[in-house]
Amino acid sequence: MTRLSETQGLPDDVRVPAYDRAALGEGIVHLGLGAFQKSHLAVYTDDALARSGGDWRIVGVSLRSDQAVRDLTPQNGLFTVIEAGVDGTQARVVGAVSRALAHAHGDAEAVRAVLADPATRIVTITVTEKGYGLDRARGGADPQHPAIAHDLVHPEAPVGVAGLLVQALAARRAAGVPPFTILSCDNLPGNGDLVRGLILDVAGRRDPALRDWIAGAVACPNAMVDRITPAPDAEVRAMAAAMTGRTDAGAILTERFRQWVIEDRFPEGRPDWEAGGALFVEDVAPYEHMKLRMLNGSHSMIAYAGVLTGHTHVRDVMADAALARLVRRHLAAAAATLAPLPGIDFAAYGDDLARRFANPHLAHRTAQIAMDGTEKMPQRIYAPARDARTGGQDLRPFAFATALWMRFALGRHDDGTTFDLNDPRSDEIAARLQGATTAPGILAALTGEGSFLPTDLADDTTFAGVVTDILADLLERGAAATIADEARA
Ligand code: CS2
Repeated sequence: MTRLSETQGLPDDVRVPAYDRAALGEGIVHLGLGAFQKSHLAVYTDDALARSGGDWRIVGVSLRSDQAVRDLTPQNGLFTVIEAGVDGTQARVVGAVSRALAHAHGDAEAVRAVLADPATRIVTITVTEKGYGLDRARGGADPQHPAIAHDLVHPEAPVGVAGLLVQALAARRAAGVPPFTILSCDNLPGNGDLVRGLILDVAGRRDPALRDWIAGAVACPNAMVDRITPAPDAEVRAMAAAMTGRTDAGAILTERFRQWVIEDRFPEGRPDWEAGGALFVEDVAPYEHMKLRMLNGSHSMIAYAGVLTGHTHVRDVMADAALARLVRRHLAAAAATLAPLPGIDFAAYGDDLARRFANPHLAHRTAQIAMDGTEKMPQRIYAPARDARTGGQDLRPFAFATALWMRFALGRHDDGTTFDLNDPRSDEIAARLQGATTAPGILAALTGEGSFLPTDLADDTTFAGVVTDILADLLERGAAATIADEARA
C-alpha cells in the first residue's frame, strides 16, 4: 500500500481538501502538533480554506518530540481524520497543515524564522494545561516550571511556549512588524487571559518596555474548544488504511461533534472559521464554564472512577449502570452552577454529552483523561463546587469526584497493584502523602492553593465531611462497593 502524500486517486467517499493547497500561503503557526489540533483547528481551517481561501495554512510545530514531523513530512502535511458518529464513520483527508517542524530536533531556527515572518498573523496553541508553565495560584509564570526556568535564563534560545512567544514578539517589535494574535486552544478557564498574563510576566522580567508594547498591541482572545479525540493507536491507523487505501502514520479518529466558540479579536485578520461552524461571541466565559464543568468535569470523574474500577474506556464506564447514573448526577449538578446561556438548554447539552461519552467507536482511555489531575481539577471540580456552595446547591457530586481523585492519587488499585499518576506534581503528591493513611490525613495532605483542594473548600465542614466519608469508604470497602452505594443514594 502506498503512503498518503497526495489526494489524487483516493476513494470517492473520502473527502479531500476542496481547494488548491499549493496556491494558498501560510498564516498560522501552531505550537503543539498533537491529535487535538488535527481534529479541531486543522479541520476548521480546512473548511475555511475551502469556502473562502486565504493565506492561512498552518505550520505545525512540535516543541519536544519529532514524532509528528516523522509522520507528516513524508505525507506532504496530509493526514486522515476519521469522524465517528454513533451511526458510523467517515474519513476525510485534511490539507490545512502545510508543513511540520520539530523545535527540539533541528528546527529551532526555522521556528524562529516563521514566528518572525510578517505572514504569520496568528499563533495557535495546544500544549495541554501543564505545558504553559502557569502559576495557577498567583497568575503569571511559574519560575519552577522547567521550560520557564530555562527560558528566563536563556531568553535568546527559548524552549517553551512563553519563551518562544516573547522572543518572537521582541523580534517583531524590533523589526517594526505587527504582532501576531495568540489563540490558546487548551481547556483552561479564560485561556487567552491566562496566556496574556503569562507572556506579560515573562516579558516584564526581561524588558518592561517590551511588556508594555505587548500589553498594548497583542490580542489573546479567549476560546472554548471541544472535540473528543482519543490518542490514536495502531487500530486507528489500520482503519484509515482500510478506508483510504493508503498508509497514514498521522491518522486520527475523533467524534463527529465539534464546537469552537471564540472571542473575535484578531487585529491582523483570521480565516473564515465560521465555515466550519465556529461561533464568534463577545464573551466566551459562559460557554467555557458549561464545557469545562459539564463535559470535562464529568470526564475527570469518569476517568478516576474508571481507573479505580478497571474500566479501560469511557464507553465502558457509560455501560456500567451505577456509574452512568453518577455521570448523569454530575452533569445535572454541574449544570446547576451555570448562569443561563440564551439559546442553550443545559439538560439537552447534558443528554448529548452522555451520548457522546457512550460512542461505541471511540476508544477513549480513562487513563488518558486521568493524567494531570492537579492541572484539571481546579476548573473542572473545585470552581463549580465553590459556586454550588454559594448557591446552596448539592455539593455531594463534587465531593464524590474529589474523593475519587484523592483515592487515585494514592497510585494503587484496590488489589494493591500500582499505577503511574502521570501528573506533573506526582513527586510532590507522593511526598505529601507520606504517612497519610486515613481519609482525614489524605485530605489534609492534598489540600493547598493552586493545584490541590483549595483551603476554603477543605475548611467547609459539609464539603470536607462528605469527601472524608466517601474517601474512607473507598479505602475500607473498595471502589466498586462505594460506587454501587453512591449510585443507590
Ligand atoms: C479530556 C479532554 O483528556 C481530558 O482531560 O477531558 O481532552 C476532552 O476530551 C476534550 O476537552 C473534549 O473536547
